[in-house]
Amino acid sequence: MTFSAGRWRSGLPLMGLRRNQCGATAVEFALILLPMMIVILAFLDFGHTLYVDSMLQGSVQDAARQATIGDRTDAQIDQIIYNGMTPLISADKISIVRKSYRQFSGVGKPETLVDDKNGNGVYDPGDCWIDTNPNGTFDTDAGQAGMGDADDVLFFEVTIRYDRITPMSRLLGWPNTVTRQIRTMMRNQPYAGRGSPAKVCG
Ligand SMILES: [Ca+2]
Ligand SMILES: [Ca+2]
Repeated sequence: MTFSAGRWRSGLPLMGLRRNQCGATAVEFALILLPMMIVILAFLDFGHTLYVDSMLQGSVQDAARQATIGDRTDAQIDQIIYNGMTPLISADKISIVRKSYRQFSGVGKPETLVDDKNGNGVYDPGDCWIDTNPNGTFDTDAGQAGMGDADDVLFFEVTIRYDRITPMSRLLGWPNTVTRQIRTMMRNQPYAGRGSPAKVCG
């Protein structure tokens, strides 16, 4: 293919070349746009998660501290968490578990066997145990629902669920619902005396 001097002078081939360059630039931009948007959205998603975690941590710590004083009701303590979190998520997406234990070392542990008649290290009918949560039965978790008594260890577990603010579930297949959980333990103030749990057999 040859071009006459007149066509070169007219600039038509150069205009075509410019159009081609513009098209290539548009394609290149389109190729990097999607990955770039995904990275930006991933950072946005990550930042939102950090922010929610920070708010959750602050709310639970505040609630736990006030719970240890001993003059708040369960509803008042729950409200502290709701006040901190409901600007971000609805209250029905918040789950709060409160338990009390005698000691930090007993959190999540069974009640203590004191008369293990067959010596197998586990509770069997007829064994005796310290009924830490005074309900008359042997429990594999010695925790007692609620905020407990003075000097008890208060255990908090708060779980929240919320939908992502970014479309990462559609872009990268991430779960659309985010679940975050925080646990904390504090000892109640010695605002009153407390009795000793009884030994129970049966
Ligand atoms: Ca036994
Ligand atoms: Ca018990």
